[in-house]
Amino acid sequence: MVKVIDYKNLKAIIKQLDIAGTCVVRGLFSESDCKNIASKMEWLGLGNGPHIINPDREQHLTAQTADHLAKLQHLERIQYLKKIKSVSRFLRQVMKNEAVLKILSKFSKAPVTVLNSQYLFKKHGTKYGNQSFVPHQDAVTYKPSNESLVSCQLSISGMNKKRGGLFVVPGSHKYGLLEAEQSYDFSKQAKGNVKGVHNLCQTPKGLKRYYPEALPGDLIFVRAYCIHGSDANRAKGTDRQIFAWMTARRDTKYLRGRYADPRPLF
Ligand SMILES: O=C(O)CCC(=O)C(=O)O
Repeated sequence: MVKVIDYKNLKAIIKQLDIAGTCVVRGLFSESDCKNIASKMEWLGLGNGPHIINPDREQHLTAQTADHLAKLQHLERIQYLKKIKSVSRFLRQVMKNEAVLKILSKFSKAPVTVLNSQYLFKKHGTKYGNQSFVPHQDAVTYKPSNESLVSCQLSISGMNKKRGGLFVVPGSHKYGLLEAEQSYDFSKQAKGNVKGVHNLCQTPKGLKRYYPEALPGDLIFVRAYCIHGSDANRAKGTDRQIFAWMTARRDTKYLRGRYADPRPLF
């Protein structure tokens, strides 16, 4: 089971990250913070997708909104580029949330920084509403030199098992970095493949998956060796958006190459 813990209860959060490798932190972000974040994304006019990688970086956001940008006239295009700058700056501020950094620095017993981010849209009945992630460990993408990475999954619109639920496998972080099948190529996303995203790993025997019931504003911490994934959104009439980012101890080194290219924000 996944514990829901008030953000002020630092001891309990750290204990849960040690025992389960994951927990839901409540009270750090409000529903209105989430509405604000969602409205900034709406501002970009992307509708209900696609899945955006690194929206906190201007170049990434420009590259991923290129189709939209190309449809605009010259002056509108300039306005749009200004929007991109302001949205990416705003998201960087969210990722630098001091309370989050304080909790995770205490957990890591060292200063932490922020790496890559993503924004996921899963409105029921849309293409991206069907997006699902196979069980995986985030560390497989980064190949970090230590086990200090913790991903922060901010539930923007609420979720549960039926509503695009993120699932986590408590205790799986204790099994180290597992063999993974390179099952998904992000470049295929454009060709319509939104199912079975990420690099599949086997769940160790005896461990179970849980689907946290998250409210808007809940922040789900997931250690980078903790197996997790998600289902499609099957709840009629609902939306399910997440803004997620990765944190890591500042002294972490990464294996470069075909993996994500982590660039610490500070
Ligand atoms: O929120 C989701 O749908 C899954 C996200 C996920 O598993 C990941 O980004 O590693």
